[in-house]
Amino acid sequence: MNRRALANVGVCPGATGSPAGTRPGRDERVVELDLRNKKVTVVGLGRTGLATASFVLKRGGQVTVTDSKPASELASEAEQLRECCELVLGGHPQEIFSRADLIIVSPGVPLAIPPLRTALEGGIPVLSEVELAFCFLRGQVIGITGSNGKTTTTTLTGEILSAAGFRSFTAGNIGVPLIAFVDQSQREDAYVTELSSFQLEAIREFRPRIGVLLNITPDHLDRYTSMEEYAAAKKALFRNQRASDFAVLNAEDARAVHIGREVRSFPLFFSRQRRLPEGVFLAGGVLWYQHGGRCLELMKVEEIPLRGAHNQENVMAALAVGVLWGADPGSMRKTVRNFRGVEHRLEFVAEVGGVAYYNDSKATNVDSTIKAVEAFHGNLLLILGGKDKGGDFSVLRPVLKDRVKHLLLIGAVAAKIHEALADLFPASFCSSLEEAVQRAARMAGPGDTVLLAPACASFDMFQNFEHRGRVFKDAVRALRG
Ligand code: UMA
Ligand code: ADP
Repeated sequence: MNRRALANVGVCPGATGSPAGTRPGRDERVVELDLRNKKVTVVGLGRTGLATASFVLKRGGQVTVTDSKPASELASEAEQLRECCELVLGGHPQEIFSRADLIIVSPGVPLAIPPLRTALEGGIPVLSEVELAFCFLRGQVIGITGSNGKTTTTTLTGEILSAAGFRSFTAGNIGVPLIAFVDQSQREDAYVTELSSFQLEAIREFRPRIGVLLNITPDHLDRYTSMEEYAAAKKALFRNQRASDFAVLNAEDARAVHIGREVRSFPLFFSRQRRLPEGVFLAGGVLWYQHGGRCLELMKVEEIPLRGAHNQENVMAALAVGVLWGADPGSMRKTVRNFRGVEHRLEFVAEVGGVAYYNDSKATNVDSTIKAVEAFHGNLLLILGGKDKGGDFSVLRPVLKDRVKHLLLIGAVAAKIHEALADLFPASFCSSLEEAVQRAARMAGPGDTVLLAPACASFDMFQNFEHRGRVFKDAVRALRG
């Protein structure tokens, strides 16, 4: 069945989006929960909490929202809900968990906090917002996870499907909670949903029609007790898939390969390094899709406008989804050629005095920094540091060794990075990101590149990685003045 579905979709050049294959027929899934008069406790009053609370209220539920932050820090969020639900701010009293019929937890809230643990032990359902959304959503979910590359791949996949004429929306960890799309959803829709491990921790029936796993490398080890626990959360993406669903997996990632052996759905791999009998791969400078002995040329790798081998992987994953969804290869190629990437991901900022400046503020873990550095041949002045997420910085040594001229260290974890790397090249401690940019500019010469790829979270010095990226870009622009 799977193979026939695959053969039907987009394999022949020119075959356009017929509804065959992956795209849904009648969706037997929509079994709407009855929320009327249910006591629903929403944990976390961020984007997820706000969207969830208004969703449940609209469906007649009685909502209590709780957040560990005090009211003084949540003024604008609280204002939006004050009239219509109970707000319990500045802590999580057990009582509002124990009396709930249902608890919806925001991704940033660990399931291990005591009131949630007690509720779970007491048999009260604790679900993530994507699970709740899935119960009500019409249309199909394309779920994209991985330690790195989710936002880039989600954005590109959304663009590929839209350009090919499908109704498609990007949702989830990328910024807008999936639940916010339910009311407008239609049966033919594709919800290209970026999923973090956090969002996958509390799912039950959530079932993407296509699940994509880009990679699993160390991240969030301040929340998980081990890599195994973190990988298990990612693997949950495929837990409810059926034989007629698809798993798109990175053939060069050992954990993804292992998961691919265990999925119930049809595993479709992608590889930059070798020909695959089935799947998307790079060979002779061309990206191919091969199935059933037939090979379809998708595009030349040099047509991809983004830097870095990792972005070729993201493109392959997005193309695989496009093929499965029935997108026309010509249209997909055009979309990739025009794709300029996402802000704060290896983003070219400016050239000042022959020195190039790149902003990869979203490189918040060690692997993404490795990929960013690998995208350059050398002559790098690299800005590292921020808030530690439990990463092992010594892993950077082999990649940085011949490419980095000078390290500029910022943030709470600067000393730890210095200890791990500073015998390899000179390093300077900087008290701010602006100072790091100015120092780098003084040291750099024509042909050099100043790269912000900090391998750490931003929260010690900035509101978030976007804020850090903007501060970097402003500091670079100020150099011109
Ligand atoms: N909170 C508690 N109790 C706790 C912990 C947190 O009440 O024990 C409260 C905080 O005080 C805060 C609220 O929870 O007020 C925030 O909830 P949240 O952290 O889940 O944030 P949201 O605004 O709901 O955003 C979440 C995702 N955030 C996280 O996963 C941390 C957003 O991803 C996502 O875009 C949004 O839902 C919509 O789906 C951001 C992110 O940083 C971009 N994701 C991580 C990443 O990409 O690495 C996983
Ligand atoms: P995510 O949403 O998973 O954080 P992004 O697309 O926002 O992914 O990219 C996050 C960081 O990882 C950026 O620094 C980016 O340059 C880098 N990156 C992007 N794609 C990959 C990939 N496939 N493998 C490793 N690193 C990647």
